[in-house]
Amino acid sequence: WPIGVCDSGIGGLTVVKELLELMPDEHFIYFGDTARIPYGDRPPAEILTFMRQILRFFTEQKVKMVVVACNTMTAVGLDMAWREFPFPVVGVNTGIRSALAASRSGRIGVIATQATVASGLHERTAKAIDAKAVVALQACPKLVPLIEREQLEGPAVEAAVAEYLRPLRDAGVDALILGCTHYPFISPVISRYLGPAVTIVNPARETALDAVSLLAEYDLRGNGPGSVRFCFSADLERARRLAARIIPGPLPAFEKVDMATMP
Ligand code: DGN
Repeated sequence: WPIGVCDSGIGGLTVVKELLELMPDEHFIYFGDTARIPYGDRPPAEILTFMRQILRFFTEQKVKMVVVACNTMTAVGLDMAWREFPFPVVGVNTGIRSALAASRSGRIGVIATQATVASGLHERTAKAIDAKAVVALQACPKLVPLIEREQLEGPAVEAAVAEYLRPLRDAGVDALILGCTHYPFISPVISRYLGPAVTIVNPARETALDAVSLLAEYDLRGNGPGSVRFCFSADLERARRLAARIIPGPLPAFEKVDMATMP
């Protein structure tokens, strides 16, 4: 039985890369909602509606577990997913533990979508681990549309990165969490701007490790052969080119799934 992995677009592929490394014997179905991206500036009720449709699609595909590879859906709907669906669900790890471990100043930065920032998830998690932690949050609405358009470097990305990271740099953060699964696609631009004194935390690896633990806990481990299907609601060719940048090996044909017609 497969493991469903979803995002509002191509960002969750950064988590798929880690899942494939850690779980080579599993069958994955990825769904990216490229027809309706971005989710990050939509109201929570609409994000929940889209998420329920995706989880119903995964139910039809008879998944044994779902990895929500999108911080926005994790922040808004992880509780709903556990309450309303019969399979275990892993959300994106906040990365707070790694960031606090890497930080000497106790000041950490988080960049994410507006919906993730508004949810307060990262602040709550940090305070629960260390009451003295200082978390500087920055919503970055321009980044996901640029990345989805394959602009991973160049003046537009550099200008947006500088605009969003300047306040965090000025606030003295020495660890930065990529709080949106799209951002690892532009991490070279981000680390060039911040320089070596700031540790960049990409929570994709921790998220995949969480998935490994949950699979073991529920005794659901597969025994191969491993495979992956890639489904998107629009722009399949572009998604395939972006996937080819980070997923090693030959890629299968990408499939179109029309999520808007799901109940
Ligand atoms: N990749 C999604 C996330 O991690 O929040 C955000 C994409 C979006 O819809 N803006």
